[in-house]
Amino acid sequence: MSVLLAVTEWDPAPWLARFAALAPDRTVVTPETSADPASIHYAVSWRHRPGGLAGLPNLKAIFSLGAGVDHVLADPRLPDVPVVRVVDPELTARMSEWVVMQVLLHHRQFRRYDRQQAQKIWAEDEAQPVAAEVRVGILGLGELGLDAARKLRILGFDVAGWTRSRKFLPDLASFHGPAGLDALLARTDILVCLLPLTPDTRGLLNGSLFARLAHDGRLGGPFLINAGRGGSQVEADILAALDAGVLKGASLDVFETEPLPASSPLWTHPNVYLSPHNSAISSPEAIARYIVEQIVAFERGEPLRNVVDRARGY
Ligand code: NDP
Ligand code: OXD
Repeated sequence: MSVLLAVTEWDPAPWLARFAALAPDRTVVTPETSADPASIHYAVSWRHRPGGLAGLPNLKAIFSLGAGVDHVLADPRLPDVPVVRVVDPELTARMSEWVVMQVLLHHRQFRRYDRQQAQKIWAEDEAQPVAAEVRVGILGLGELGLDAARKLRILGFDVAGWTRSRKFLPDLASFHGPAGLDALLARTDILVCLLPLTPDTRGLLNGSLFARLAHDGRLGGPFLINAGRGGSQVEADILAALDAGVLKGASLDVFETEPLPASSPLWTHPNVYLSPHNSAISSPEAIARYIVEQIVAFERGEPLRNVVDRARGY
């Protein structure tokens, strides 16, 4: 029973070494290896070449090397087998660190102090709002959004979330569905997007949505933070909203095109923090172990965990 490692953009060699160390009894092959297609029972993907998993008659499951699976589901010739995504406490903790850091940077107006430091200006600020006066809205309360929401609550922020299905959370206000979005936006000073990319979420972060954020808050205007997927944001609208003061600032970890082209004005915009899609990397060891453990449990007859619902797209 072989495992096909189908990755583009990443060097397969370190992954092959990890799988070999964790599962020495398996053969791990790449699309370049001339393996018998019938011998391949599992595939591991990071942006595999479309059609690259077709024609494997004994394939039982596809494992994404990331938490997001839009890159897997985008394949029009994807075999009809379960797709498993990464759920990893280390990844979740890192994402919450990044979200909390970005919220605090905007809450404490840190871009102002960056500029002051560059010019050696010693100037205090007018009164600083307390966290309880700042309303954070989180789009997506899944593995990542819920953890970030709870950590922001511990810091005292006034947090609410938005999901596709209705939630009954004892500790968090939540809104759901298209009808709940306006209510969430109207009470949001800092918007955090931790949504998967699906047909429903593509282009959601656009000019019309920014205009519906709260503009009466203690921070003097709303902020956008996106670490979900770049396909959910309209970058031209973000830039226009920043320049018009509809958004006061933004933190972006994901982009419409990655790597972000050098020509993008986002690189140098004075009110934008950006990072190279690394808000929540997980150690390759942890992910490889997670996949190998799932395969071993599956072969013992246990169900696969964290299987994607293809109809929902996440
Ligand atoms: P989950 O599947 O656990 O959660 C997704 C959440 O989004 C759920 O709360 C879901 O609602 C909500 N949602 C999905 N579609 C809609 C919709 N149309 N309207 C309203 N809410 C919606 O995913 P994770 O939390 O694990 O990850 C979220 C995304 O973060 C990933 O898909 C990936 O794109 C991105 N990511 C980015 C990383 C980075 O480094 N930048 C790293 C890891 C992930 P419901 O609860 O009702 O199902
Ligand atoms: C992702 C990941 O899905 O890095 O972006 O896990």
